[in-house]
Order: sequence, then C-alpha cells, then structure tokens
Amino acid sequence: KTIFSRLTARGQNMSALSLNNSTLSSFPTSISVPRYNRQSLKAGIVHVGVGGFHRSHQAFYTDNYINHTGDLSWGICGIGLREADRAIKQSLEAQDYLYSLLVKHPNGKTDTQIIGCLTDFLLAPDDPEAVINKMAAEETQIVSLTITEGGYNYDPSTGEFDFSNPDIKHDLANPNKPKLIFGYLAAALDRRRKSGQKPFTVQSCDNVQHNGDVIRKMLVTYISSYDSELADWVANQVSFPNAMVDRITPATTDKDIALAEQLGVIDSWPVTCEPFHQWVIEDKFCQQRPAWEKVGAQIVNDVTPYETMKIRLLNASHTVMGILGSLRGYQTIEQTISDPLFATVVSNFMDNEVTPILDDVPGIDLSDYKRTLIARFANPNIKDSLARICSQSASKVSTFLVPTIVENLKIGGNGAIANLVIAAWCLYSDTHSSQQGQPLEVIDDMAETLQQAAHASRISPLAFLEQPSIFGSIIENESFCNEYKYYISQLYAGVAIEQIMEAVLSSYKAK
Ligand code: CS2
Repeated sequence: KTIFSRLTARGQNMSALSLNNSTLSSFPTSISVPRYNRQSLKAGIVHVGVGGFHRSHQAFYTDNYINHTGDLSWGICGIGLREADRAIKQSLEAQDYLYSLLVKHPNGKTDTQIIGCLTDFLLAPDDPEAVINKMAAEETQIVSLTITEGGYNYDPSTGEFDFSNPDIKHDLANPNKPKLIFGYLAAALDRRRKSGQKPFTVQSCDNVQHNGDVIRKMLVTYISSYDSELADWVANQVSFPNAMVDRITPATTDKDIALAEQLGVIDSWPVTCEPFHQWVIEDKFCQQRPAWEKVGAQIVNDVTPYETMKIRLLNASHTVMGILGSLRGYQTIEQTISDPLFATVVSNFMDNEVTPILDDVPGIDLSDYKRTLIARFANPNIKDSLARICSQSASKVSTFLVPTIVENLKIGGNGAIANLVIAAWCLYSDTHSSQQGQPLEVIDDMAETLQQAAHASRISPLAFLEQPSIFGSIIENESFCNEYKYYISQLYAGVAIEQIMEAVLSSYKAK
C-alpha cells in the first residue's frame, strides 16, 4: 500500500496530534516520547530493511537504550534496497523519521511509544552512491540487516552462495550501482579499507540459523570471486555476530492507523507488536556497540541453542499454523490457535517433533518456553494474518521446517505433522485457495515455480518434493515419501484438513 492510501484511514480523535519534531513535546503523558535531544543524534548504525520488525525490535531496543543512558552516538540511518521501500521512506520523511509503536497486551490494553532513534532514510535505487558513502562514513560502526530469509542468497540444499541469481550477476558487473546487500557491503568495506579506516560490524537480525556466520560466508564468497585481498581483509577484520531475534509484529493495517489516532497520534505507518521481546546477541563486535544489555538484551558467547530453539519452535509453528490454518479458511494466528484441534496439533508438533532434537538451552525451561509461545500465539489483541505468515514460504519452509524433518529422518524420530504440512503446502501452492474455495493471497517470489511443481502432483504425487533448493534430498527417503503420498492423495481427494489432522493425532496416540 502507498502512504497515500494509508493517509485516508483516519480515526475519530479530534485532539490527536500529527507526528513530527514540533509536536513531540505536546503529547499527553499516556504516550511515551523520546527523552533525548534528537537533533544531536549521530547515526552509529546504518540499518538495511526498515520493515515492521526492525521498528518493533532493534529500533525499540535502541530507543530505550538512548532514553536510558543519554548516549547519543547510536541513531539509526535506515536504508531501503528496493523500489517497494519508497512508501516507508515517504511516510518516515513526512514525520521527521518518527513513528509510533503500539504494544498490544492480551487484556486489550495498548501502550504507545514514539520511537525517535531513526535519523534518516536512504532509498538505494534513487542514489546507490549515497548508500555506499553512508556505510563507509567514519561514524558508521554497525551495519545491521533485516533482509529476510531469502536475502542471504544461498542454496539451502548445499549452503553455497547462489551465483546464478541474475541480480548477483548485475552487481558483479556494476559494483558502484548494486541491487543487493552484498554489493553494498563490499563497496563500502572496500572504501574503508583503502582509506585506512576500521571496518564496521555486520549485524544480522534475521531468522536464519547462524545468521552472522551465514552473512559472513556469503559476503566473503561474493568478494572472493573478484578481489581476494579485500575478501581476506573482510574475513579477518569484520565481525559478524550471530543473534536470535524475537517479537511478533503483524503487518500494519488501516485499523491500526485508526487505532493510533484514537490513542492520540496521527501516524501514517504505526507499528503494532506483542509485549514480549527477546534479543540474544553474541559479543563479537569489531567496533563499539550500544550496551543493549542495559535494556534487556542478552549478551552471550554462543547463540546457537537459543536460535535453534526459537526458529524451530516459534517460526516453524507459525508456518504449521499458517499453512494448515489457511487451508481450513482461518485468517489469523489467534483464530487458528483458538481451535482446540489446531492447538493440539501445534503442541504435538513442538513436543514430539521438535523438542527431542533440541539441545539444552542455558537458563531456559523448554516447557515454560513452549507454554509462553502458545499464550503469545493466542494473544487476542494481536491479529497476525496467515497471509503474512505464509508470505515467502519457500524460504521459510526450507529454513524453519526442513532441517527438523531431516534430523528426525536421521534418528527415526516423529515427523507426521511436518510431513502433512509439506503436503498441505503443495495443495495450497497449487490451488491458491482454502479447501472451501476462498482465494488465498499468495506472496512468494517463487509462487509460479511452486504452483507448477504442485500442479504436477496431480499426475506424479512426489513432484512438489522435486525442488532441491527447498527440500534438499528428502525425496530420497522412502518412508517420508510413502507417508507424504498418502497425505497428497487424501488432500487431492478433498478430505478435510481437520479430518487428516485428527488421524495424525490418533496415530501419535497409538504409538
Ligand atoms: C514469522 C516471524 O514471518 C514469520 O513466519 O514466524 O515473522 C515471527 O513472527 C517473528 O520471527 C517473531 O519473532
């Protein structure tokens, strides 16, 4: 949606104030505002990908940090790499880079916090040079990323960098006008090295297992293809901390814009989120960093057990509910988890398919963690749409779910629910509709390829699995395939997803 259609959504509050520097001091005390001098902020952080999640998570932590310490060196300059980011640029620009965060509690209460730590926004397609300069600037100490699971450009079946991507070919041929993150980081780091400056830390905030290690490997591979000296310098001098990030952040709707106004803020793009938030960061920064631990982040030596737990329990359960719930005709996570059958399937998935393959997580009781997850999913005030959850499922399924399936196959563990989800995703990708025939909004860069592969299942039931970039080699596992074929035949025969779920649960009980 463009900012212009957003501005047409209005609430009913005559005393609501527009959001900009001049109104900041006039908000009522029910709305918290930055307590620091925004004009003196320096942008120590350049952040790529200013979506809702960045605004509810890293920017929220950073704003709290600045409020708490008065340290003004950690403003954030936002970067959008795609033309589609123009709308958020326009919205922020018109509001002096301020926005409101609406924290929605299960009891219906909403807290409003105006976040002030964004200082600027650059749209890369308008001026790639300005983006490279900004990253290369002395004051930039961290370049952080939320570029989504797909943005890391690796082939999940091999874990290797995908040089066949046409945008990568473009960027290698046009190093000063790149499209993707690798070209920007490479150009900026090259300038820093040549001018004798220290590099910045590259800090990933995506739901990718070992996100720091992955971005490091991809970037170094990319640069090695044309400049081995720079590649060595990056490998040795730049740090790439791994991190686990967590806060459920639904897509902003017109209702949220109206709600912000009712609460007193006229904001063309507020962000809504749940109260829960967690950030576990490895302390590997080649330059300074904000002491985010002062406002609740956990700094650890090894983030692996936390990120595995979070991705495989939270994100994967989201995918389970997203796909099964969509076929059933549900619209939101909360609606899906309120159906006892779906709640039971999700708990069984977590307990029987994921928990057995998780390592111990220091300081975390997994049963509590799972109970909290169910409560978070059920927050009636958070309307997290299944369309958001199912968007870019190709990269989500391969990141969140396939590793669990593969590990269970290795140890002979349970995998019936994950298997059913893959079969259900095939039907979903084929028909783009619920089982009752309501059309589903499918947002996936791979939608067409998925649809073709899914459609072929009508003749050759395993066709959908013949996509190694998503499923690796699970098609070679006979017992997986036999079970999968059964689900495919049921689904294509029109058997209701609830009935198949019931059957899976009773087979669990029988075991
Ligand atoms: C979701 C995540 O997009 C998804 O599939 O699972 O956006 C999830 O809400 C966040 O990772 C929560 O931290």
